[in-house]
Amino acid sequence: MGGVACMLAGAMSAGAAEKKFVPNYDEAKVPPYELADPLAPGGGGKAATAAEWEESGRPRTLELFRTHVYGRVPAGDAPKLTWTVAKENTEALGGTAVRREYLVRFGTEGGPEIRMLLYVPKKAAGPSPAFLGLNFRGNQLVEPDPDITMEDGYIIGRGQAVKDHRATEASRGDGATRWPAKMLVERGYALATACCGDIDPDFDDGFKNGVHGMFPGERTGDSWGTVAGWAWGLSRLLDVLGEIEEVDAGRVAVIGHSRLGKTALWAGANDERFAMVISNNSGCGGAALSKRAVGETVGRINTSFPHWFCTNFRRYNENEGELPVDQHQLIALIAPRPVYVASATGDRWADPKGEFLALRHAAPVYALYHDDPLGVDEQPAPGRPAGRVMRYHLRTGRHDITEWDWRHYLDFADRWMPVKQ
Ligand code: GTR
Repeated sequence: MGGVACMLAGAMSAGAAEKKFVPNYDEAKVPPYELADPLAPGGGGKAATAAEWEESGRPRTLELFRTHVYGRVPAGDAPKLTWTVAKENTEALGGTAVRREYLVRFGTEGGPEIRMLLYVPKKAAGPSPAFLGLNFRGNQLVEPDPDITMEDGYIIGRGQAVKDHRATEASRGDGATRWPAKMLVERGYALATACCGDIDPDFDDGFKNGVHGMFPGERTGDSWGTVAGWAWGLSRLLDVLGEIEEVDAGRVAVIGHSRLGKTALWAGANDERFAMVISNNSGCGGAALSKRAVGETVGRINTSFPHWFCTNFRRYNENEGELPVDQHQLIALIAPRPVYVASATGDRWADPKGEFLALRHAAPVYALYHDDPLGVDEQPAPGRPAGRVMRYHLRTGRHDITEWDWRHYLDFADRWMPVKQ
């Protein structure tokens, strides 16, 4: 008896061990895969001109992502957006900027309330171009400024472990290297940010809270997940920026790091008002090709974060080869607007090579609009940004967004959405 029990226990632990996810980082073990021609999404007709792409290729590609990856925003009118200025300081950042907090609400009782923090340069010849991005844990992280309203924020780590980030005085300025407000303002750009949790809290609650809760109704396999909710929220913040006279809403770059990089890409893909899109270390479900299955995979991300994507995406768990779309097509949706994809050498989980390849395989769509849009065939060496209207860099270091990254994003913005002198 003891022997049988022992054997059973042995068999069970072997089974459990088999389930343990072991990421692949070996190029030799990347499964053979075929990528769809981005000009012929879903195997349909191939766009030969920009007009054909816009008429048919782009809407078909959006449909594929809505059906299989991010889910779709419910049809029907969204509750009415309203906002008020909750705070203002006209001598922020050493007197160089105006800082405001906007309280953005939807007409529904008990609906989400987004607190957008905005810095605009005081020295400006006209409305300033801006960067808009969500932050993980509250606006107080941006600057060690005692007047910024503190918010509780929390994000989910791998395996649904909630990392609780209570608003404490000590958290002020904690993310300042990720949000170099002063550097942006000195270079003539405005900065707008809000906590992603204000739009949709980052945990699986069956889509009751956040923006999802404003659209009651039955959920289906292609109902929107949290990434789509955050992306939709970014568009609403762009609506607000469009009403602020110091900001040029025609020159707003949407930016995000990691899960919020996935979000920036999806926001930019849907909303063509974003003039530029920047993906920082966005990885799986962002800029990285899913079919390579290097580092984080579709199965892994859907298990760790079941609320991020639509449930149809789960069909491709350990089955990436069957995906009718891949992430190069997400980047193609941003054409002809400037796009920057950035990776880090220490961020193998996000598959830096797969991020570069997605950019490269989106180039045929950009080529309908621009000559030689990417300008390179091979992944650039660490520390050497390269590209043109499609740009890429591989920073040396860990999964993060740093001032080095930002300096290159600002140089890119200077080229494509410059500050008016
Ligand atoms: C990781 C996740 C990544 C990335 C990252 C983040 O745990 O596996 O896809 O989104 O979180 O957003 O910090």
